[in-house]
Amino acid sequence: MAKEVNLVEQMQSMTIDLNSKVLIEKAERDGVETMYKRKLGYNVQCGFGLKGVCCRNCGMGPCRISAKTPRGLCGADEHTIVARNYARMCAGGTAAHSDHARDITHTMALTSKDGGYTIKEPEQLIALAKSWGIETEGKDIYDIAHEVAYEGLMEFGKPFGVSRFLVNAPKKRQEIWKKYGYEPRAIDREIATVMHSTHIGCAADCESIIDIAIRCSMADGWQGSMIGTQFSDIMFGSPKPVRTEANLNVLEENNVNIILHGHEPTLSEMIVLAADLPEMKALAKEVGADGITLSGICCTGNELTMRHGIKIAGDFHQQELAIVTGAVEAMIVDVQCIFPACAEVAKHYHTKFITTSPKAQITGATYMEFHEETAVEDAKTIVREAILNFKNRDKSKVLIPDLKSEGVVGFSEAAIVGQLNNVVNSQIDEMNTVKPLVDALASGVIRGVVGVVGCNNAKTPSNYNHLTVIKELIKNDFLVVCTGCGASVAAKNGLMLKENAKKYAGKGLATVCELVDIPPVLHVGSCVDNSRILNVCTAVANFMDCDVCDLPVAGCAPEWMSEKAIAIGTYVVATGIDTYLGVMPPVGGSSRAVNYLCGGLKEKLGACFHVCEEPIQLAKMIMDDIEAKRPAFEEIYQKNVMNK
Ligand code: XCC
Ligand code: SF4
Repeated sequence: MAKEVNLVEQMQSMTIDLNSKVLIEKAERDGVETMYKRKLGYNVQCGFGLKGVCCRNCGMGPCRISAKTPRGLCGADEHTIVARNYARMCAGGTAAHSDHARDITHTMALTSKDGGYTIKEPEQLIALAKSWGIETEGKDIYDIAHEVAYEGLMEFGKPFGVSRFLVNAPKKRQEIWKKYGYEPRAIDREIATVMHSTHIGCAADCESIIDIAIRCSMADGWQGSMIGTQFSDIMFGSPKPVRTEANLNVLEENNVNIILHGHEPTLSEMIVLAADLPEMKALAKEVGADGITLSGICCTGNELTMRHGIKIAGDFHQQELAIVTGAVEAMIVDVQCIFPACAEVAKHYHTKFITTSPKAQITGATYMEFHEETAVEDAKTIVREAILNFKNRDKSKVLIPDLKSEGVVGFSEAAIVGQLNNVVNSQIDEMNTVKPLVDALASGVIRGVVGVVGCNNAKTPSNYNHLTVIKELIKNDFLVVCTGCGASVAAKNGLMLKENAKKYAGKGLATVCELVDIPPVLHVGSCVDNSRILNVCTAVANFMDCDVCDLPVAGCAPEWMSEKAIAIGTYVVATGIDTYLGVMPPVGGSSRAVNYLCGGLKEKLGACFHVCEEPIQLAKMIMDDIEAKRPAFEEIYQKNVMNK
């Protein structure tokens, strides 16, 4: 007995989320295995893998670099192997984000006046079309949409030229990219180049392999993610500040609970539409429920909360635990970050675990393929399935934990800039400029802006690094912008409430929050929405006539885990933003890779990676580095803004 108690406590110590702790205990009681249980068996992880010195790129391997075997069979040394593995992570991440963007673009090609998918932001579409040289005068908005979609698809495979979005960057940044060959050509080409160059017997020079990885990651940030975000905004609406709630208590005891998990708004937007139909609400009543509650996990959750205020059920590490509540009729997923374990967990309850994408079928799940062409019908079928499952709920197995937090989310670029403008623009005439943001930064009331983004990683207690870093930053007057699961963590902990600014933020930041009506931590969206952060930084640098690396900003991924996060970190660095990781990536086996990523790149790009696995130290590093940048930044402000 005593031993069992220990086990539960051990698992509970792997998260700081109190709801999760309750459900970890319930899972154990219900005989359900979760990540926290599996983690117990992984106390010692493979040292070769951790250092990135294991190569399986050909059939002669695996080759593992050690003192006894300093080279693989082909002669590849640790530097080559580490760089190749790193590059393949970047390619994997770029492929995931960009394939998501490709689906969004195909969906744009299907938009029509009276179809499932429409154009909600015609002005944004027209602006994009114009910037791409597409004729818009006198044209039907849907014809424009289809042309833009076609051009968007060309970004994936065009034979010539580089990303269309690069021209938005500051001139100095563009020159750097050109000089070092970091301009991404077609997205698919950059991914293919990485796969080719890292094939056995191809590239074997550490730094040049990393350069190829950087160009590939640039295709993620400055091409795929830009398309993903902008096209989604055009079709589904640009986010505006909206109130929401976060954590597993958003599930409702007497409602049909549907959780949307995954990434692409093409599916989730249609589920939202279907669940809102009177016939579905009636059906829910018919089966004895009061109504239907939609909530989200992972980036689908972020997309939905940004655009509709739909509640955030939880983050990456809570996906299994959501099912363990016993109160979920269906978890509907599409692609990315979905634990295959959810299928097994769902078997212990009445929950239907529904996969929808041919790209991500999972053994043991209910597969209901979703097609954009028949989106509304497909979504209705799926929602109906969920509602009808309500009668199978076993009340004795239900435990919805007590905690949730309120928050305001929905800070798209326009919302961030607009919100600041609303209050401060009395002295300026140009609407929609970033001047108020620049002023607040230059005056030092806000010391800097830090993007805290990314996943949960079981190498740290869930949410611990995120929360610690964010709290340290805002306490010291650094404004934090969040995407991905990091944003869910902030929302769950009340950091996205303006009312809490006084409690958690330093005096300067708290004053700004009060004045312009923003929380100290801004929810900027899903991980593809990191493109929004690039856009705001770019706008600020352009306004100040400087480069992005001159700004008092930083990126931080305190608990990154996915290949996508590595690609993101890499393009953020390439954009000139120093990036701080709270978990060491698998590159430690090569001194050359480490020196280049965490040093050499600085000379080329004005930014590089920094790693520290202790979050208070990590926050301190970020703040010290930004403070060191401030004098030069303030000088640029005096020269380029005050004298304008
Ligand atoms: Fe996945 Fe995007 Fe990471 Fe969360 S933050 S665990 S990638 S859902 Ni994007
Ligand atoms: Fe070994 Fe070289 Fe093959 Fe990698 S590519 S598995 S190092 S022989």
